[in-house]
Amino acid sequence: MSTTGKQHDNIFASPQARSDFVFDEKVAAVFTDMINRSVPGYATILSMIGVLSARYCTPGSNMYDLGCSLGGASLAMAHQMPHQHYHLYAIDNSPAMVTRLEKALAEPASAKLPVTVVCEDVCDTEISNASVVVLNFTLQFIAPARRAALIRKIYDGLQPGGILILSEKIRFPAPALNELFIDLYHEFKLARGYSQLEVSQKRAALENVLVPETIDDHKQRLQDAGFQSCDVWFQCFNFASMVAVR
Ligand code: GEK
Repeated sequence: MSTTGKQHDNIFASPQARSDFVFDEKVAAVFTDMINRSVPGYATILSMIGVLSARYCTPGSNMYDLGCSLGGASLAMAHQMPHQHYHLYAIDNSPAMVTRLEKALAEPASAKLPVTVVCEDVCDTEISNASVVVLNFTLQFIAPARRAALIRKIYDGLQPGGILILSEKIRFPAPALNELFIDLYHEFKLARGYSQLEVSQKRAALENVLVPETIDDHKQRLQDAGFQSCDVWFQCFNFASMVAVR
């Protein structure tokens, strides 16, 4: 068993009965490869989350990486911070992910970082004195009916001037454009070595689990929660990242 999550992802390579996607041991073991080959611009997004965090993190404040998986965003944030006067909480409800991140943080290069890993539902996480909150491809997995309360809680826990970075798979209101971007996205995955079978089996497994919304849905929810301004800072096909300022 890999403890690093760097194994090659071939989870959907052979025909299998349809079942809902879960973030279990099998997924955690291949997660780094999976997300790099499945999210266009993932490496750029991580690196820019580090840049945005370094700009907005105020001394003595907390940062939160909600749905941290193996800590891609947490590590980008922590390693790009100009000071150590902050605390970063990395939250995920998958024990397989959290165990691996704890191991990675015990490595000498990261052992002194002010990061605490917590295994819990992000809807239960207490957020306070926050300057930066990150939801990097996590909100899409939260039941739609629970999303507004989570965004409001984040708003309430942010300092004035603090930011939420929200990355999501999105859908488009115009059906033709929606189909075009999904199609281009599937081409992107084929070009990264996934087979048609892998693409279609993964799509079916995510159908009830990952519920994408439009950019306007996200903007409306952020505005309703009280955020002063929000806009898209990155987009490639049906993947986007927004920043919202309290
Ligand atoms: C990255 N942010 O590499 N509570 C806590 N965690 C959750 C919940 C929940 N209710 N629902 C899902 N998760 C990461 C990538 S992956 C995105 C995030 C993807 C967790 C889930 O266990 C998984 O680790 C993560 O959210 C989503 O920057 O796989 O497309």
